[in-house]
Amino acid sequence: MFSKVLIANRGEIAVRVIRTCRRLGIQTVAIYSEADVDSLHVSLADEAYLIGKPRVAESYLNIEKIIEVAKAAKAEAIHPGYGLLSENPSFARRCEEEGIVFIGPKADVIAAMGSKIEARRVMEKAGVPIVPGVSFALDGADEAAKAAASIGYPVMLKAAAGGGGIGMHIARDEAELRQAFEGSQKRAASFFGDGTMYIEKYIERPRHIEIQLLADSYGNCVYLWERECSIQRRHQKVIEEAPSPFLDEETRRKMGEAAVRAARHIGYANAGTIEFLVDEQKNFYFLEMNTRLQVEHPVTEEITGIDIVEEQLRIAAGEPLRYQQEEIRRDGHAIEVRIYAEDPNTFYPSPGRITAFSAPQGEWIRHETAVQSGITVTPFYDPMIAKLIAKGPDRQTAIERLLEALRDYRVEGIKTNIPLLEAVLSHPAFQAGDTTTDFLLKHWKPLKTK
Ligand code: MV4
Repeated sequence: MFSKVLIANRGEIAVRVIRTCRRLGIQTVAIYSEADVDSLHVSLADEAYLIGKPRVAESYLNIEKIIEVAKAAKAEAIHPGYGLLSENPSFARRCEEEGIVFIGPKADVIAAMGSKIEARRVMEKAGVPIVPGVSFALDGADEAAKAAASIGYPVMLKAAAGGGGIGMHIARDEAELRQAFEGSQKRAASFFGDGTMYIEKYIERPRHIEIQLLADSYGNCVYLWERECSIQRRHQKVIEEAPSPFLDEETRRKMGEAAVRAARHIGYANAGTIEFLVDEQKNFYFLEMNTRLQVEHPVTEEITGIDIVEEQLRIAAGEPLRYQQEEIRRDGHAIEVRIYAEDPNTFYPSPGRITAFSAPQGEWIRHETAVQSGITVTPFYDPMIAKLIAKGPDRQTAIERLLEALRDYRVEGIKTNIPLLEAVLSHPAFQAGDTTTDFLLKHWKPLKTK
């Protein structure tokens, strides 16, 4: 195992990674920007280095500066957390070149999964179901129209460099498709520097269900069941849970096995996630692979009893996987809500100084945050200030415990989305497990603020 690890991230996830390192007796190195001088991840780490100005381009995304700090501090490995540099193949490659272990898969695997067209091709070869569509770059609206005619409308136009919904467009007929093509291509080109487009059949009212994987460097791979993340707003997840209220045992097993096939096929090592779209008939289709630790990983930890960060560290250090598939438990139900510093009605960010902050505690409540009373939420970073996770023997109990905890949650000085979270958790459709990706559009009617 490593004796010292640098955490190339901030906020709750940096704190989360530090916690597991400490438990394993690993020294931790934090990096921070001028906006994070008073942050919890800085005070918790054994060492901390100021690396630049608040803007991420001048701090948390500065690859050479981070490598320089890792070498100066003699860190043997870097944990990238999520977001920031976690899925940047150039960063993984620079670590490899400098003899620093990147805690994640190999750079070429990250790069392959970063291209959605390439990922489709690979998954098809691995025998993983993909959405009917094309796995090549469309050279213009004519070719798009030809492909769409054979797929059948409606279709979804997507950017190969995409993910997160940018450059996507639904077309219900040829006129719509032709009209959308150039605009989507231009948006993708300006946003990603790559205007490559492809199309898929549009799946109506899908669920977003993803499989958590752990794979070691010796070809062993297990799945840690699924997470359902259908409650989203503008491609931002808001509530995640495990298990999915929608899946039956057979579909769950088929999805898990397909995800393992995918990982084996690409020589994947470390923790990873295969995202699927699941339609109303429970057909599932590969959507994207996330080659990092995810925000919502705690719900999986709560039902399996496995510390995913610990497994990431062990795998990166060259240890073989400690589990066989039959040993992966699934106990009870866990739900996570993301607490955002935003106005629940306008959804505008709500930065500012937090004057009072406290979360309820309890055996079945887990709170992940780097926020404390007195700190200022700045507009430089993601507005997610905390995650609250509740578990229970069943879904209804987990919902009730989470609602109770949210009622006792105290944040003063800024606005948060807690009223939205309470409304969703108490909604009859949510309680019935009717969780499709259009849930918030359908059910959340923001109050007009005076
Ligand atoms: C789709 C889809 C329906 N059909 N692809 C949204 C984000 C991007 N990663 C993929 N997304 C979608 N792709 C086909 N062929 C619907 C979505 C989608 C969605 C997916 C998961 C979770 C929430 C969503 C909200 C809107 C659209």
